[in-house]
Amino acid sequence: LFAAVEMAPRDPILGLNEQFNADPNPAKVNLGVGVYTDENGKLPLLACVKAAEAQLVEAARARGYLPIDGIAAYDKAVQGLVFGEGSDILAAGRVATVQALGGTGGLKVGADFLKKVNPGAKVLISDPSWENHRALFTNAGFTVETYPYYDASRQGVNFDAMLAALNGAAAGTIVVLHACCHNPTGYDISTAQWDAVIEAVKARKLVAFLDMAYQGFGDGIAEDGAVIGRFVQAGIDFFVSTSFSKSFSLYGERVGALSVVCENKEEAARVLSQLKIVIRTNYSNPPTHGAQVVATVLTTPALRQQWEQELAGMRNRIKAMRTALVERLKAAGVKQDLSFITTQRGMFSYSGLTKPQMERLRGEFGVYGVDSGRICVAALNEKNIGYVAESIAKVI
Ligand code: PLP
Ligand code: TYF
Repeated sequence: LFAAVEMAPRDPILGLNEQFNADPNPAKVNLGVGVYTDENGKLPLLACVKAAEAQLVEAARARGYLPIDGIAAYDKAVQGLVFGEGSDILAAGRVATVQALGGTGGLKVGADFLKKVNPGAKVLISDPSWENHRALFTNAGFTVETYPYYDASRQGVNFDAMLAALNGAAAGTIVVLHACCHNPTGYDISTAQWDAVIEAVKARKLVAFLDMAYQGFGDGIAEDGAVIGRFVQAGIDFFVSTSFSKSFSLYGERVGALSVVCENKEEAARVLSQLKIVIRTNYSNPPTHGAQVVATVLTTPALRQQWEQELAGMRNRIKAMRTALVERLKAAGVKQDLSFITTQRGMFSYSGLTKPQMERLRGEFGVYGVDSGRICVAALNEKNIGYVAESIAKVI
């Protein structure tokens, strides 16, 4: 049965972790995978999470099956975060939200549902994008192509080309958009540019699928979520996947969601019923713990406030590391202007380094980034940044 099974390629990013772990270099630094580590290089356990977990242990609840769409209080809290508390469309019951296994799970439930309602559509992802976007939509049965996004020569987004691609897309085309903190480049589009994208989506009758894996890592929770409000204002139906992996540092708990904005309440009820079929035929119903923690934090005012502070702490520390990296690179003798690193947002920086340079960084210095030149700025700290800057200076 398995004689003809071929060896599948490793995930280019997660595969780097294995290589990093096997590297005996004591000075090694992992800037590959997108994980936030604190000033001591440790994966944080947020204090709000610890407090919520203490409450949950105290309450010692039995673990029955959850509803197929997850914990109701969790879904409601997600909606408040994504669409804003008191949003009209929430009051009108126009949003179908389901708990999902991380942001990836939200994308997959959405992709499987779309394959039923829009089977012949093409999917467009940004060039470049999170590689799993392509794989996930391909495995859901779609043909995946790209729209232009990153332009190395401008150290930014080639927005005209992006917009032209959207305007040239056939009606029904599914367009995956990074709501904030673009992975891998770190370059987001401006509010005015978002408005032009929304106009194109509406005029061309495209299906927008917003991937929000980093809400709160750009400018703030509400600030990063504002783009969702602009889509709502435009009066179109669209999809939003949410991830709490990064914003709650709950990577392994697999906490996320999918929200689908519908025309009216009755339509949302029908859509929800179909999302539940997708879930039921994949894994029946979601796990309890992570969503219970997130729901507890989001609905307990003191914990919510603590979370917002801790998230701001992560956001501000990353920004400080961006500024420090530019300074340290200059101090290490790099002549070219690398100030673009401070205009990028979120966890990543497209450094502009080439594949051979990234290979040298790994091989000679034990500094691990992705071959594309992507480095995870969120893994820099005062202890490793000097070494990283000097290593980069040497390969430049
Ligand atoms: N979407 C993007 C753009 C990401 O960078 C990630 C990163 O992990 C995900 C989705 C997946 O999130 P999760 O780990 O919650 O599945
Ligand atoms: O881009 C990243 O590094 C994160 C983590 O298949 C990740 O989004 C990377 C690859 C993958 C799943 C998660």
